[in-house]
Amino acid sequence: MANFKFPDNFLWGGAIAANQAEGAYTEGGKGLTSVDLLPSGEKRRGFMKGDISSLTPLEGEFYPSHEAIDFYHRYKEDVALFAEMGFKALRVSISWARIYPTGEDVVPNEAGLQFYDDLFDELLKHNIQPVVTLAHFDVPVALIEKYGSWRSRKMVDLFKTYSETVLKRYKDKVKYWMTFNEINMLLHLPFLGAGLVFKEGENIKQIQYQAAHHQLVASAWAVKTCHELIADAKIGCMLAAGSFYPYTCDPEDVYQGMEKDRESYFFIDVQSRGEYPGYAKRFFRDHNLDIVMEPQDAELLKQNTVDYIGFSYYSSRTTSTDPEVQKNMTSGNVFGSIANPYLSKSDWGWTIDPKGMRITANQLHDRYQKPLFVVENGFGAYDELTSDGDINDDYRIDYLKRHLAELGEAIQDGVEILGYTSWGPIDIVSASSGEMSKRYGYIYVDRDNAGQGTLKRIKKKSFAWYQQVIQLGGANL
Ligand code: BGP
Repeated sequence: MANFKFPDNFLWGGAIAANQAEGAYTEGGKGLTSVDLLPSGEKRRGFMKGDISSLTPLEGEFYPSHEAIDFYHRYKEDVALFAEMGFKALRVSISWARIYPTGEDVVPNEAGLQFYDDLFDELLKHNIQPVVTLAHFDVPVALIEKYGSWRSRKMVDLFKTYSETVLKRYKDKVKYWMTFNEINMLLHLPFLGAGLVFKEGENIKQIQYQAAHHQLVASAWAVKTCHELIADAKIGCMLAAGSFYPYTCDPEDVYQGMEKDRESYFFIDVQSRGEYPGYAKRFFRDHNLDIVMEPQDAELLKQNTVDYIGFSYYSSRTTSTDPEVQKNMTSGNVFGSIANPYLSKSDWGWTIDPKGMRITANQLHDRYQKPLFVVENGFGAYDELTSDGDINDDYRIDYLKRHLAELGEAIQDGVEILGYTSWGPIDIVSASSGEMSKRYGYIYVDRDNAGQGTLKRIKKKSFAWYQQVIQLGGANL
């Protein structure tokens, strides 16, 4: 990328989520959330899909979100380290249950509101812009019990109240907002993504797309409220992105790739273009899905589209219609991807495809013609602490460097990118495994998969590397 520099106002930084970092799961009046019921290891996978039998934490079970990395108490120390790296932005999420512990309390919980006030003040003190996601996977458990979470229309009103409360409260501090994290995850990990639990014999697709409609309407309300309350704010959607490649040039494979991309684009088409695309309506007809919509929904969606497209990018995906090829699925991809023979994988089976970053960014740009924001990207890896107390994570530097270089290419292709917040700038709990050993950070946290450790923070080799990337505006990539 010779002679290329990222724009001066580019928002360099990192991204974390409340449930994977904060811990203090019942402190400050916080209510229990869906993610607080996810153990680590084997069981987690079934639970994330909605196969969960109990909505109370089980005695003797270890729940990684309960303490996480204790960001709730240690955020000042962590923010200082982010500032030292030169962060311009930190993406965080607000835990709905810190603000409304049962989801429908008459008065919001002041201790919860104050926590985020303090966090945002701390960030601003260091000239770091908070980029705030309203919902990053956690739903108050009380709402799952009472309404079945997003399967109920009632959630739209409750989310509206919650988002109004926080938009109003933080309007002078937060200028970048996002509605639902990886909204398309609802189709793949419905409990993790939307707090959905299924009973035997239920039509899962019907419930998922009805819940999706409710989230889309709730998202439009948040956009409307944000635009009304904060004139100089931008509010975006958030897609788990990564294009599907056809395994061969057989038109059947190519068509399937397009269809699989549309499964995800569907959400963003509604949030960004303001209406249900024809292919989605056909999908509902073909599958006999009857999505209940209220008469005013269409107008609300149309009038309140997002300002930018936030997305996560970890890997591309590959698809084939050939049953023989389909036998070679990658292990770690919830989107169902075939192994791509041209690409290597991480220890968790995630395909490594830097070029895919450029492809995905260009495709999103071509489709929506709106600014993009890379709000997650990174390399989950096992790190080793040497006897000298160092972590030489050259593999992470290599991954990030190659992805950022391709992002720079996309910018040169004419794609407008607001910023780049890499995932987990400090090690946090992994969403898919619940383990600490899948680390993304520039900062190591001394904590293991069983929750043991001092929680001490240690700079990795990548710390100084990322610091320099930011300092030079990517001119060293
Ligand atoms: C995304 C989520 C994050 C995050 C990331 C990495 O799907 O938005 O919450 O954790 O993936 O995944 P993992 O933690 O499973 O490695």
